[in-house]
Amino acid sequence: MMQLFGYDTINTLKVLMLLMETDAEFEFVPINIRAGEQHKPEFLDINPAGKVPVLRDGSQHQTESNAILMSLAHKMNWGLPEDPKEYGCMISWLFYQASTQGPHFGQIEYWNKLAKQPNTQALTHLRTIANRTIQHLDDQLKGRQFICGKNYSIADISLFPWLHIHDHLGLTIKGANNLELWLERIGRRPASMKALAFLGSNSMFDIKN
Ligand SMILES: N[C@@H](CCC(=O)N[C@@H](CS)C(=O)NCC(=O)O)C(=O)O
Repeated sequence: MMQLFGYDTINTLKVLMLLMETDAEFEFVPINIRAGEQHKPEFLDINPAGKVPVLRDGSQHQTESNAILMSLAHKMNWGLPEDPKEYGCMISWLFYQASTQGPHFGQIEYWNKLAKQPNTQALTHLRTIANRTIQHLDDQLKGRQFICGKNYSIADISLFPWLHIHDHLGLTIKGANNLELWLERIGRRPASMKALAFLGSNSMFDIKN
């Protein structure tokens, strides 16, 4: 059976969403990143980068959440567009998520919630970039149900979790109507609800929404 090493993190949520979409059987192995378990030798054997999530499938340890989404989608034959244009669109948004949305939203969480010393200058700067991301996504979603058209894909899964917790980050999506509808559309999917409940129902997790 596949094993997902993760915690109450955005990147873990992405993988859970896909596991639930595909009804895949898996065992969840919590790695308490707040207690430093990701730096223990036994975990570093699994991922020398010391990061979750990791999906173990047989002898393969797949790291990097968006790479996990790609390999799992491939294995389960789910959500990978056949149309080359749509496939290209999906890849672009996966890279955009990993290079732009993820790092900036992650920094907002740090300065907004975790840092011992406030840094309003950093927060203002990061929120400006995050607002551009919100606008960019809202524009992309104009006339589209999902990021790359009418089909729900791993690009949507990858982009959803940080936006789902926009309130927690002190961001607003007011006026971004296409994005708001997209969030609702994804949030209502049984698999998304299961994935959120999976994290939310476990007392060691405190993901905010
Ligand atoms: N690019 C990686 C980022 C993984 C990542 O940053 N994981 C965080 C939790 S979301 C982590 O394990 N942090 C612990 C640490 O860096 O010590 C991915 O998409 O999987």
